[in-house]
Amino acid sequence: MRSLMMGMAFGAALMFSVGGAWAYTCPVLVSQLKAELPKVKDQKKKAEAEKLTAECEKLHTAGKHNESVDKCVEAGKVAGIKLTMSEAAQKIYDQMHKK
Ligand SMILES: [Cu+2]
Repeated sequence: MRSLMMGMAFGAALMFSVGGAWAYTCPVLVSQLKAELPKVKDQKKKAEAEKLTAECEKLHTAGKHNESVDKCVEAGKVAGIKLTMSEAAQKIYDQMHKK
């Protein structure tokens, strides 16, 4: 019972912070990319992923978080870097890319 209440409080907190969580996703992804990019051996893929990461940062600064996250995810795919985002952000991402 106690854990259920905690879960509900957590869920509510998530709902309120969802916008913030989303805007915060880009820097999280960018930092993951920047940490992993130097390890990418394929120079061509590395250069491409670096370009996409830079675009991600630019879009984020412009407040275009949807496009920004997409760029980061693309960069991760190109470079074969596994990116992780918060559960809240992942939910929004899945919503956006529902087929
Ligand atoms: Cu952003």
